[in-house]
Formats: sequence, structure tokens, C-alpha cells
Amino acid sequence: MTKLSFAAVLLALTASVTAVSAATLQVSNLGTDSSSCGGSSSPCRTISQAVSNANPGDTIVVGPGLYGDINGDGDLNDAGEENSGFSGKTIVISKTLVLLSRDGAGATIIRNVGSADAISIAANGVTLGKKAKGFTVRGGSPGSVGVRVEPGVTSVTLMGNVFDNHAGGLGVLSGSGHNVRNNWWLNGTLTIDASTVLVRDNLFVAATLATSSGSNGVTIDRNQVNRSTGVGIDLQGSSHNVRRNVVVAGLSGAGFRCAGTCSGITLQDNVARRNNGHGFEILAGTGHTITGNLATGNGSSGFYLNFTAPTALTLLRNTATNNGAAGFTFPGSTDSSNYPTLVNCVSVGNQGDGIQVSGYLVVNKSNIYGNVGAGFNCGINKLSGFGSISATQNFWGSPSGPGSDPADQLCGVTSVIDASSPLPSEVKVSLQRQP
Ligand SMILES: [Ca+2]
Ligand SMILES: [Ca+2]
Ligand SMILES: [Ca+2]
Repeated sequence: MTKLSFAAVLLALTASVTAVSAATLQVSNLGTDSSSCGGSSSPCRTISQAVSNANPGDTIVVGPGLYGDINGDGDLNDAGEENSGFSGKTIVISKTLVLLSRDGAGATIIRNVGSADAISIAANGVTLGKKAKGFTVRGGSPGSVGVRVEPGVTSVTLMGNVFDNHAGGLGVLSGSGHNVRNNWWLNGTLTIDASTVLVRDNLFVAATLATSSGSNGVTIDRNQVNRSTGVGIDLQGSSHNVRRNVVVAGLSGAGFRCAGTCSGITLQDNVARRNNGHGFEILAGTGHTITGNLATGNGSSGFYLNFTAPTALTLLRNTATNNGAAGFTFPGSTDSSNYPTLVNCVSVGNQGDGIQVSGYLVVNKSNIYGNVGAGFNCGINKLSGFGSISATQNFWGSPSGPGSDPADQLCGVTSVIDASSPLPSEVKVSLQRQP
């Protein structure tokens, strides 16, 4: 069944329901399914039956225990197992409902089967979980998806849930206006393919948070991403606001990446620490704002911005320390209207150059010292003869300006230089959450 025809079926189902006053339906491992179950003395056994019996606006409260593939044989045809009525979808929430667990995600497990979507949300305004009232949704087979918000669906809230080990995606969220907060996303990828979504205070472990090429206006705020197997926060689409996130110890790839269709991104007050690749890797797009971020201890560059497309950009108050390659790397800044400007930035103690650039560069009021520069002590290393560097009011590790140790020096620089060395004010790095 295509997504379109699936949506049409659900629309017809939803339209046939006549709303009555809101009620609360009960689901329990001790319950029995029937067309009238859900009362406190006659709970349903399955979430699907409660959804079927409910009216839009109702709340479903699910007791502790195991739902879905109860006996773990890989199908849903055994006693007490979910039957959504839709192939490839274990539970379908087809009405505007609030689904809560009574005792929280740790006690309330939904075991998915095969390549199914564990939970498909196909109505506007659905709430799945809240703090300490969510679900654990487990998968594992290739193709399975933890939670899918169907295309066109609006204003879904996901809160207090654990999504674990879905090879087809921990979540695939389409539509718009969603609120995704306080969930744990384990072993996989959450993909936001939607507009105007708030993703706040989530924990990702061995997982990636991605926005799709069609996404727009996603706010990613105050999340923690630990030990991702690829990029930690992987951005495509436009006009996302990425703030106060911490990406730590990624096993390969960058902490934060903006690539492909990525455009008009705000990256502010984020921390990339000890990831195997670059801290922040910006490979595409125009109109970015990159302010107040910290990249420290990453395996490659702290900030790697490729200016092959015209993306003249000011980096304000960004700090790169102790990274394995250059603090800031700017390949491809090869025309006079397309180059980086650094103001109040810090590049200190990196194994590579403080700043490595191929063309034009402006650096003001920044700290650039203690960089190894691959043994050449380069605060700024200009790789090509093209372009020029303007460096003013920076501190190079010595009152006399750039030079040999203890200062960092200018390498490969043949064009206009105006380097002086008053110590700029300390850069304030905003750390909202630290693991
Ligand atoms: Ca089964
Ligand atoms: Ca069976
Ligand atoms: Ca030095």
C-alpha cells in the first residue's frame, strides 16, 4: 500500500467516528480485547483495540508489561498481540488521542516485528507519552521503524519514550508542528522530514539526529548525542536552529555536519567534543550563522568550512582547542567575495594549524597560539598564493605578535598583513549542558 492510499483509508476511518465527550480507556497485560473494552474494570489487552474503541480526544492509559510480539516469534498472530489491521504497521494511531503509560517507559515495552513500523501516527494532534509516562519501543529487524509520523500529519507530541534498535530508523517524522522532547534514541537514526519541529532535551546514544533534504525550520535544542556511529547531528534542509547541543565521542564522522541541501542554518552555543571526525563540518549552503560554538578534542579539525559555493560568513565567538588537525580549516575560499571572517574566536592548542586557509581570510580580536601546525608552529597557514589575509588585534602568544615560539607564526602568507597583538577579551563559551 502506498503512503497516499494509506492516508486516504485513515481519513475515511477517522471521518466515520462521531466524537463524544473525552474518556480514558485502560489497557493492561491482564486485559481482554473486545469491542467494548477499556473501562477500568474491563481493560483491553492491546493498544490497537483501545485505539479502535476510542473516540478522538480520548486518553489511553497503558499498564506495565509487554505489548506487540509478546512471544517473540516474529509475528503478531498469537494471543494478546497487536493487530492494527494495516500490513507492515504494528500499531496505528489513526485518531487524535493521548497515549500514556501508567508506569513509564522502563516498565512498558512494545516489541516490534520484522520490518514493520512499530508505531504509525496518522492523525493530527496525537500525543505519545509524556515525562515518566512514555513507552519503550523495541525493534531490530532490517527496515523496522520505531515511530513514523505519516506525511501531512501535524502537531504530534513525542515525550518520555525510548526508541531502541530500529534498523530502518528510530523515528521518521513527516508533517509539521511536532514537539519531540525528553526521549531516548538508541542505536539508529532519527530523521526529521518535516517543518517547524521542536527537538529538545533528547538523549541519543549510538544514534544520529538527521534532518532530511525536504525539512524546514527544525529547532534542535539542548540535546545530547553520545557515541554516534556516524555524524552526530546531520543537517540537510533549510532554516534550522541548532542550539545548545552537545555531541560527544562520535566513532566516525563529524559531530555536526551541514551538507547536501543544507542552507540557512544557525549553529549557536553547541559543543562538539572528542568526535573522531571534524567538530563542525559545513560543506554546503548560504546564509549560515555560526556563533558561540566549542570544538575540542576532535580527531580532525575543530571547524571545517568549505567555501566552494559563495557563502561569505562571519564566525563569531567560536572556540577550537586541542583538535587533531587545524582549529579552523577553510578550503575552497578562493574568490574575493567568498571568504570567512573570524571575530572573537579562539584557536589554541590544536595539533594542526591554528587556522588553515587557501584564499582570503579576515581575523579580528582572536586568540591564536599554542598550535603545533604539524611541527611548523603555524597560527595561520595560507596554502595557496591566491587571495590575502587581514589579521588585526589578535593575540598570537607573544606581546610582539606572530613569530617563533612561544608565539605562533604566519605561514605561507605573502599578501597584505596587518597583525598586531593586544590581548582580546576572554571569549565566553556558553555551556548549557555537559555530560
Ligand atoms: Ca508473536
Ligand atoms: Ca505466531
Ligand atoms: Ca607556538
